[in-house]
Amino acid sequence: MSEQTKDQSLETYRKDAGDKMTTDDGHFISSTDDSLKAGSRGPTLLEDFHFQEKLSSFDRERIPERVVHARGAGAHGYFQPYASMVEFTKAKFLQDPAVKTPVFVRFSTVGGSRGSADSVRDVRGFSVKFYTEDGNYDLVGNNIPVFFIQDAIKFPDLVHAIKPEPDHEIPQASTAHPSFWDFISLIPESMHMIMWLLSDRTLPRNFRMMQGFGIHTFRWINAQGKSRFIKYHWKPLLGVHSNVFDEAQKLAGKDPDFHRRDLWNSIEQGVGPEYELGVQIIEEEDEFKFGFDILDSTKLIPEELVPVQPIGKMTLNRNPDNFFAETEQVAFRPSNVVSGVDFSDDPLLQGRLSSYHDTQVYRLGSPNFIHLPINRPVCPFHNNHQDGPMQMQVKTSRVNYSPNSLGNNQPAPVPEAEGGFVHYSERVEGHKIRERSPSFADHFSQATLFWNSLSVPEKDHLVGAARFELGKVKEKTVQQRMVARFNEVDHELAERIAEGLGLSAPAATETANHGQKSAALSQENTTKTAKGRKVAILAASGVCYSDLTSLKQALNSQGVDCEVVSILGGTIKSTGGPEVEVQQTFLTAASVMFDAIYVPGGSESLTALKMNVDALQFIYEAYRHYKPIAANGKGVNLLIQAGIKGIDLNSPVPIALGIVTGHEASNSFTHNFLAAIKAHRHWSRFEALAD
Ligand code: HDE
Repeated sequence: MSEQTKDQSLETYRKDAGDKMTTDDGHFISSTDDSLKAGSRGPTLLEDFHFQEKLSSFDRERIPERVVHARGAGAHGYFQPYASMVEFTKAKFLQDPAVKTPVFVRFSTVGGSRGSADSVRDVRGFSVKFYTEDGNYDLVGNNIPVFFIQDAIKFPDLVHAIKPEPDHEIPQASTAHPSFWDFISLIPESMHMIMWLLSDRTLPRNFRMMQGFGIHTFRWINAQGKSRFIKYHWKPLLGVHSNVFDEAQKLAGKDPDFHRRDLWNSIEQGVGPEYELGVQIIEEEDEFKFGFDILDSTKLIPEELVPVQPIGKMTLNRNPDNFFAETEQVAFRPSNVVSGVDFSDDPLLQGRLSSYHDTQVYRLGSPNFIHLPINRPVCPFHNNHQDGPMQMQVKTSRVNYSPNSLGNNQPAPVPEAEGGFVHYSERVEGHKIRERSPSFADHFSQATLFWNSLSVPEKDHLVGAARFELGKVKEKTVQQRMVARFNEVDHELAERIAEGLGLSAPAATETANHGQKSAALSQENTTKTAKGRKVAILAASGVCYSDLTSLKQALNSQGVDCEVVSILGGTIKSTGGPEVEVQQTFLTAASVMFDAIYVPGGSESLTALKMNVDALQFIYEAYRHYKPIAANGKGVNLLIQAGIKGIDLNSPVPIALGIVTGHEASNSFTHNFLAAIKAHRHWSRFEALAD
């Protein structure tokens, strides 16, 4: 199956604007600006069928938004395995490294409505639909490897608590409200997920720099019928990077579409996201060796215990043609698996296997949602499902039942040896019982593991996030109950959060911090590259042309994008070169939209910027958000004027602080700035540069 296949299957449905306007039935329309009236000032006439059709179609433009994950952005691409996984699975799309399987991916936030902002603190959805030769396979995951609850029956309670409170529908897209924390404080199983929720993971810089996880334990089955347990990991090639909270909040106002715009633009520029797919493979006989239950979705398997094996790469390279037809109507279902992939008994996964289909039928209005171009498989599909709203197929057979003799008993079931899906024949026994397995009882060890694994700045951010979220809860009993929960994770953590709330933490518990860490849990240990970052070049009339262009070219050659930000739009005069085009002004852009800033020399330019309060704020904000800043010559004075302390043109600060100064854009200056961009954020800046 080539990469083109999904494109081709969509081709018949693509519709351009057309040259002549018609009704839906194809009648030419002579006017669409005035309704048919009895006299030019008279009442509108019922017989105006064009008016009726236009309005009635408009009235029905909306479908119910997803109850969770309503806000999202999608992209097409392909997946290609590195090598055959035949030893572990018979899934066809994982057999041949030459085969590119088309995919459609939808990223999302969880809590906000469809029109909410992208950058809010929230878990992100990471859903992948593989259009394989053997039918569609949906891997519907998140950017966090664990979940809030252990059993799907609690999902409606969780989501009610996350969503705006029912009386006043406040707040939008935020868990910082009393009912959420009331609920969480009463379900200790959520504590591991809560640690991730309060960490930098819920503030991804963009979708290109975000990890994905299948969360649940799945099964892979090979051709010999051998089953193994599997955990899925998506690792972005650009590393895992986040916003700081102040930046995320400002982005929500300055550019609510920040993440979807970034995804769209990166694909338009030919540098769309790439993720490596990795798996942790667990032999069946090792199921019980971990000290936690691999069926419990509030637990991860530390990479030190089972390494993640890279098995292939996904590249996103084509934007949707139409948001509604594709991104809004795509219907993911964790039950959509191909032969070679199967489920575990994780009670959270088990609940999802029925719920998503139900959701899609409600949201898209009919079981025939599968006929929509974005949902239909690229392989043929035949069965005896019949009729229903919006049936798109014109079935020509007179038989629609099985068995039959009139139609040669077709469509006929397919034997396993020929690819028929056979559920893994797992042996199960037990009493019917509403009970949680005792093996799901430890709610704190991995929360502590996560806390221990964070770097000092990551810990500081987490404490700040907890103080913020709980600070929005006025009920002291809820705050106190949460502090007690944090105390079971780590005493110092509880003390720090309590201090911020004006409370005190209980005494340290007997289950003292076990002291274990896992390096993969900290973002500090992620891939670091300057590629894919965006630099704002602050300039005004009189900017030094060679400073500006030499650095810009050097950055571009390393995959770093640059935009000139100035006081007014159009072009600016330069010294020593031609006019320079301005891409953004201080009105249309803000530092939060960039990863780093550069101030080239040129006295006139610097004087103009010095008088501009927005330019000074731009610089200070980037400084406050720990971003790399570079300046040439007198540009350094502009940084000082903006409020950056401890710098001086003649004595450069250590590279670790991310402030690069120099008389001109020399090779070493460029090299140091690139190193600073690669490091992303410079956490030690404030202590080191304080007066
Ligand atoms: Fe979902 N979830 N979920 N969820 N979920 C939905 O399906 C549900 C869970 C996830 O981009 C809904 O189409 C139940 C875990 C993503 O279109 C709904 C449970 C994980 C998306 C639904 C869970 C997810 C959804 C809402 C408890 C991470 C967006 C609309 C067992 C592994 C898919 C829709 C997209 C969407 C139900 C828990 C991820 C209502 C019952 C755990 C990424 O069907």
